[in-house]
Amino acid sequence: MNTETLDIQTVSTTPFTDQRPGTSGLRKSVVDFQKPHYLENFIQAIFNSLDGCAGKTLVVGGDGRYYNRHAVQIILKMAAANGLAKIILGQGGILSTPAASCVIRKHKTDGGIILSASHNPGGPKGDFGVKFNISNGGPAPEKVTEAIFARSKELQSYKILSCPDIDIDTIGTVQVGAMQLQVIDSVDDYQQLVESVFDFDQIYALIKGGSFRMCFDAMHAVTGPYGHAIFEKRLGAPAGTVIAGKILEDFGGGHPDPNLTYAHDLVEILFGKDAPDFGAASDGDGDRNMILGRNFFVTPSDSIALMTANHKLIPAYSKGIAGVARSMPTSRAADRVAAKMGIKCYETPTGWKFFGNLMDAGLANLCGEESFGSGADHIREKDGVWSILFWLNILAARKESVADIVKKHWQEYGRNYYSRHDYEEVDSEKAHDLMEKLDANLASMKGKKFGSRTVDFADDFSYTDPVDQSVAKNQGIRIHFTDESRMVFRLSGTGTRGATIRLYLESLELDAAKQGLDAQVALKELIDIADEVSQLKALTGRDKPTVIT
Ligand code: G16
Repeated sequence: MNTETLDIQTVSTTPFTDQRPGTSGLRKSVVDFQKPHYLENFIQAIFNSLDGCAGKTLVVGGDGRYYNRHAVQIILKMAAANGLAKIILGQGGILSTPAASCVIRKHKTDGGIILSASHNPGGPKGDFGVKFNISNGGPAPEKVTEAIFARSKELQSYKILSCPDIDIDTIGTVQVGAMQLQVIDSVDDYQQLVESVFDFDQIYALIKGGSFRMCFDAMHAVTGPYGHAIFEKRLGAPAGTVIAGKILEDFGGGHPDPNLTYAHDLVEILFGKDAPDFGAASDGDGDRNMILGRNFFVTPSDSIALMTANHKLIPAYSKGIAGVARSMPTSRAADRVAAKMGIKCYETPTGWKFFGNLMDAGLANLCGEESFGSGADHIREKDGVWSILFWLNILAARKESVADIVKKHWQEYGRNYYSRHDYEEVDSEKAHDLMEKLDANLASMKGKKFGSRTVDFADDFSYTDPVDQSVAKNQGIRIHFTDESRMVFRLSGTGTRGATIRLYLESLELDAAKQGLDAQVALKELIDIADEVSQLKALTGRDKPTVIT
């Protein structure tokens, strides 16, 4: 093709000052993204941060929320204008975040652009987001996101191909200017990968056996097609097993966050009359998961601990794993398993990007976070459907109920009572003031007594990556007590309105007779101490959290 005949436009623009990617990409309201040039600027900043575009291949896909299709058109036209060789696109612009990571790795591309604001609500008044993943399939590490931010601040123009809208729904390969566009099935590559990890025959036998029933809530978000293809079509679950399986641009008006508050339809089914044996949900872009048994909720922190304890039941991990990693605020249940099993356990800051180096170096194979995320080194993102398949594989192998498996686990390793209290949309200044005041008191905390507890140490978590020695400071304030209980205060890096204060609470119970309490009851004293230490209620004017998980 003669590129001189292409209508490539160079559009003058001025930089936006707020395009620094957060915990997981650039996440803003749709209204922000609709500002003239806003999306284009950020995409150009990504392209400018690459070491040249010529000859490069990127994967593009998103969670199907409002603005997804529009953004795909802009990205394709800008990619063609910037000289990329090829884009691999999920059909209709759809790829779950884990599927995008899988496609990047399988097709050995130079990275990918994922369109999602994860579990944040969608629709014209909701949120949108753009994440850049690197060639290992994982979220761009901070040095890359900082480079993108730096490019965004100096942008004078962007390039875009002037052409009619491109067909993104027909599978096959076409030319867009001088660039190749390959539209692929959104599920196929991902399904093949998870079939190589788990014992699908064993899970099929469990589901077809007749006495096991499950329900999967796709929350009208991206995992609908994955759930239909994998749980119903491949694993034989009856039609209707997947609920809210049709992707809707506004997620049906819901908040696609798989937790006890927002996945209420599923919670009602699993805690209702004649409940199925197993329930699961995934979030907007398919990387989060929630696991429920009949009348039973598995905390994400327990889930990663249980996966670690049972990893030998899974074909891909049956020969053993080198290590497990968890984010700092995640409970230390996995640490207890790792210690007993003689494997390494790593503690990283919040953000899946921090697991990438550990997995690439073969140090950690399984990773988990309290924020309903778990995954492994088959890809470099957390993975909702993988997590659900992991649990199905455990259930198929052990033939016990979810509740029995978890309770036996607590008896063996102890129960780490755990809860996160979120104070959302707090005035930003007040939230930062609270963190600064806490920070100022850290040095004098050691040895202080609060109720029955004594402070063992208090600090602002700092992490040195064991692979590349990069340092991440100020990753959350930790107050540890001598009885192995602790509290952590952090400001969320994914909110789009005001600030979200997260308070994480944890205490250890080794006595099996005391392991059956409601977490809020078991953690009551710690909750009170947290308010005393931080003055959270007084400083924010809030009397209770917005969300408790
Ligand atoms: C993202 C990150 C996770 C992180 C979560 C919460 O998840 O990928 O690693 O734990 O945000 O982060 P924060 O506490 O800063 O809000 P997702 O599913 O939103 O991409």
